[in-house]
Amino acid sequence: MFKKLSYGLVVGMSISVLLLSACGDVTKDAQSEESLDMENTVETVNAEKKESEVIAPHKDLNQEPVPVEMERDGTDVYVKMTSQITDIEIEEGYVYKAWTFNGEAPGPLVVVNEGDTIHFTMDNMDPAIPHSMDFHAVHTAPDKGFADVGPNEEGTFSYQATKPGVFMYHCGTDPILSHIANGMHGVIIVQPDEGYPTDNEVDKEYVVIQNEWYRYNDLDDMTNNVPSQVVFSTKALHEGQPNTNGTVTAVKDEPLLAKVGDKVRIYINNVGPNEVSSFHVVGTIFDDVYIDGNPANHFEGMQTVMLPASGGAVVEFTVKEEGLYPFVTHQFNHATKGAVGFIKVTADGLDDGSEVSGH
Ligand SMILES: [Cu+2]
Repeated sequence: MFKKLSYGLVVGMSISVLLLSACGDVTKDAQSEESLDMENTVETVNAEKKESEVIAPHKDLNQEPVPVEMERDGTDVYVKMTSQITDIEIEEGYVYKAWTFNGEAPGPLVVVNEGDTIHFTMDNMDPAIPHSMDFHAVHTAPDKGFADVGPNEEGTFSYQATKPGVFMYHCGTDPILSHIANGMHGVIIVQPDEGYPTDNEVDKEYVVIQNEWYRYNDLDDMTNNVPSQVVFSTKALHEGQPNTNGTVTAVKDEPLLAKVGDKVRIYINNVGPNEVSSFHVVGTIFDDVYIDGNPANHFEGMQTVMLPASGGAVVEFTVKEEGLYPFVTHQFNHATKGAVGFIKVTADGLDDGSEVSGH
């Protein structure tokens, strides 16, 4: 009940904003009538908000996810990804016809080493729209290295990853906001040549990504309104780890696991596109933080790490007792819209099958 009410209030606030922008003025009478009928209004607006016409070339198109291809030859890494249109269920019963890399949103995790040369090929499976790839981890002239690849075409680009870190990647085709907010974003980790000074202390490591969803392909909503959902996902860094899309329950249904006493490392990135993340793990303090994932940017004893849109970090913390540790963006309007995940800490580090409550 409390959750429903607080969600209603948040949506209610956005209704007022919508009304203000649509009509320019709202009378006090109208406001009080609206608040009397808050629940109904919220449901109606939600229903309207979620109804949207899929653009003609993407109608009935739901391309099966295609696995990312990665091959290494010395320090040359060959990465092949697709751009494709794939349905993603963001919350129960709400399917978004996402513009994706490889059928995932966020896209597949890419991991390379500092100094590697990336030879990136995009296979654009979208029959209608050009797409591109902007890796924040490289230096290149964007009009060449991040150039558009036409529908049903392929393009290859090469550049070097010279700095370590937890970088965002995204489609950079105009209008960029549409491409990112429709799902074309992800994370590339560039592993530092000499590692992190705390490598030997870390017992478990995971990748977590925050992103926002707006009304389907609605550039006006993406530009002027608050997100409909703010979500976390996790990408498998090691075999056997969950690999999810950004949905409101992704890291609740499949919590990250740790053992009592473990030092846990999370590679985190906020791919936005618009909002800041105030990343916090409830019940612990970050012993070590590397802003943007660069070992040179080392902080200690932080409660919350601010991640600008596209910003990343490596955060490390110790879980001292058994239990369920939520992680959130401490901007609680966004946590209320989905941005909560769980770390389940047990005596042996295995999932004890206990219910994850609280969502
Ligand atoms: Cu695109």
